[in-house]
Amino acid sequence: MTRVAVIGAGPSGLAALRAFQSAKKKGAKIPEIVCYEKQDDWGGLWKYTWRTGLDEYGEPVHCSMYRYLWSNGPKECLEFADYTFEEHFGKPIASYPPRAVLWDYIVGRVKKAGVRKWIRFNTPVRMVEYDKKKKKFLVTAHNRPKDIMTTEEYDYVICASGHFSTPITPFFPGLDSFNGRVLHAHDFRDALEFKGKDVLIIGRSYSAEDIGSQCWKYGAKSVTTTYRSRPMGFKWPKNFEERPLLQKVEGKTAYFKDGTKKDVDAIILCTGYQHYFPYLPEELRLKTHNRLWPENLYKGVVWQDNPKFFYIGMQDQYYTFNMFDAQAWYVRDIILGRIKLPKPDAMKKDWKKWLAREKKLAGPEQDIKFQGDYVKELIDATDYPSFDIEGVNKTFLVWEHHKAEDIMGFRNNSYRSLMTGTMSPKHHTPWKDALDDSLEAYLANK
Ligand code: FAD
Ligand code: NA7
Repeated sequence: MTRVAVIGAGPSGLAALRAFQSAKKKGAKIPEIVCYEKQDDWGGLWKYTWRTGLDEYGEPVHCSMYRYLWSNGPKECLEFADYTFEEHFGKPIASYPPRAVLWDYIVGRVKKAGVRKWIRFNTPVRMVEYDKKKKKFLVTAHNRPKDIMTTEEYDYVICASGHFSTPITPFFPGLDSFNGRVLHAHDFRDALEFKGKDVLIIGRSYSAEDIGSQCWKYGAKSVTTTYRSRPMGFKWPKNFEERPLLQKVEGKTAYFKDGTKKDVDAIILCTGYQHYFPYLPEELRLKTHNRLWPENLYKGVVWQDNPKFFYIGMQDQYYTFNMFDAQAWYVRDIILGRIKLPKPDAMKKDWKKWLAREKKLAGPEQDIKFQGDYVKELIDATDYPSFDIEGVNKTFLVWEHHKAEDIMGFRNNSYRSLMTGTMSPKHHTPWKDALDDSLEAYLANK
């Protein structure tokens, strides 16, 4: 029997499981699927843990999420086309759910699909090799509770282990003698730790914006963000400011590129993440920075040098859950023989074309349209339910506009579902006043 290994049970890996289960439900004969998951439960980054550093088995903690995290984009842009928010919650809900609500939604679909039995939890993959003679992959994984390593043969491997977990940690002179706390966003858990403190944030992207906003919301005395390339440029509240890049730290004093300085209590590196695959050999290992079109991937998923090896979710992300679905359905159909791969030269030509377009993109509006076009191309090739990608693109643009208008208030807006046509209700409490991020508090009718 054909065997497929899926590495990771986050949204991307779960999309793969759901894709195969949906084909099976429609009567197709599917391969045996084994999903290896390092954590003790599913949901990937959305599965919160208080732990930082190493977990109870000594494995690097995967979670980069933190308490009080609310979706940073409208849920209408990430909605599954085959499982809507309304189906899951039994009623329309507001547009920027906290983490626990999104985790519940992700998990709801795969519970319904009944695919948990395919997952081996607490089992990190340690090594993948390709046996050229047998034309099989050898996957070695470590069952941590039993402390047993096993190696099994597979015909295909889908790598879905995520790329927002292993931090990029630049050094700035004086950091090692800074008289305060220094951490990376990956280890940030609770903004209350920084209440009453002067916080310095390094970076200008999503983590910098959101962790800065969290610290502000939960009572930091001041928030200063420092950028390498350009400021975020939002209309920040009074005690929130942007400065050019940090140059050095002396004691508690941070010195910036424009010659200014400021005393700070804590420094949070919001400097992004590495694509890090310690279990992959050289010939299968994706090497890229965080971008919309990583190289060597035909249709963004098929590994050019070995087209029986796939990656899901390796792109920088505007689109998330429904893009992972589009990718998973596409990969599934290659494995099921429904989609024929072209010759290697033609595959290369195809992804180089996307790469050339990606390199010319000038700003978020074009980025969003680019990723939307990509998702559409994949969806058109499979039986994944088609949806209004133009509508999603437009919702993203309105979201950008809402952020520019009011960075601490954009989450108070609501949008129309592109899947059901229902307008989402306004949330009962403005984001800045909603301190309880539990599922119960979010879903409560007030
Ligand atoms: P992950 O969620 O990272 O899941 C990968 C899985 O692989 C994990 O369960 C991990 O344990 C497992 N794994 C890793 N290594 C191994 C191994 N060797 N063996 C076995 N298993 C392994 N997206 C949004 O749409 N909205 C948001 O608001 C949003 N906020 C975010 C906030 C933060 C702080 C971060 C970091 C990301 C956010 N994202 C958001 C983007 C996020 O990347 C996606 O939503 C999604 O989690 C990606 O899914 P994934 O399955 O590709 O990766
Ligand atoms: P991103 O989006 O990859 O951004 C990384 C940021 O880190 C970006 O602003 C970079 O600056 C900055 N960076 C990286 N290295 C440095 C150095 N050496 N000095 C200064 N600044 C640096 O990662 P995020 O964590 O913000 O977001 C990842 C995901 O988490 C995202 O999908 C969200 O949904 C949540 P640059 O802009 O290149 O000047």
